[in-house]
Amino acid sequence: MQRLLDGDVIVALGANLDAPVQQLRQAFGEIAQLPHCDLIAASSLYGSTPIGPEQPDYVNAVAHIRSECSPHGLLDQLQAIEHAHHRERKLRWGARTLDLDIILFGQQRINDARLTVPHVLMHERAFVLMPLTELYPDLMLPHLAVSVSEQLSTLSCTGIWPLSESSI
Ligand code: A4P
Ligand code: MG
Repeated sequence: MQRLLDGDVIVALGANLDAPVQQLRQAFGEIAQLPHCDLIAASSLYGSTPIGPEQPDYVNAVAHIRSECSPHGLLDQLQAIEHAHHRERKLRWGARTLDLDIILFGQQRINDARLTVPHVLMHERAFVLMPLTELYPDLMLPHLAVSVSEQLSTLSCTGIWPLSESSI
């Protein structure tokens, strides 16, 4: 099973407002431009049925980055990108132009007022695990000691579909 090294980070991207495909494409470019940060791999884009209140379908993806920042420093950088995309926080799990969540940060376990890593619900979410399985099926989830693909196989994948190039 693969393990993330120090500085290897998985970020989940999600959007369901204001041209979500463009929001994600732009966000990948902005993440790649962050100081002290390299974009190592980007998954394809997936459509997904919303979890939470009634709202438009989402576009989801994941990125593997290598960052020299601390977890909280990286969170600051990702929130600045969300802000530049006019992200508004009105409702928990509500519609958004861009959501950037730190899913895994090396083998670190963090639980404080600003940050929970591994992300608290990642193991229940096919819209995170399916794109991550596309990149790294054998990657170990440090808090569960199972691989990403093993964890995905425990979930229903009916609410998530790959977006073909023609639909993008
Ligand atoms: N925070 C704590 N841990 C983290 C982390 N690992 N990464 C804190 C990023 N932020 C983290 O986040 C609220 C606070 O969480 C931040 O200030 C940060 O300090 P937020 O982005 O303002 O709110 P949120 O995203 O609504 O909260 P949450 O609980 O992260 O929601 P989720 O889990 O991201 O769910 N349905 C589909 N199909 N696809 C989606 O992408 N996303 C959501 C949002 C709901 N339904 C969805 C999707
Ligand atoms: Mg979020």
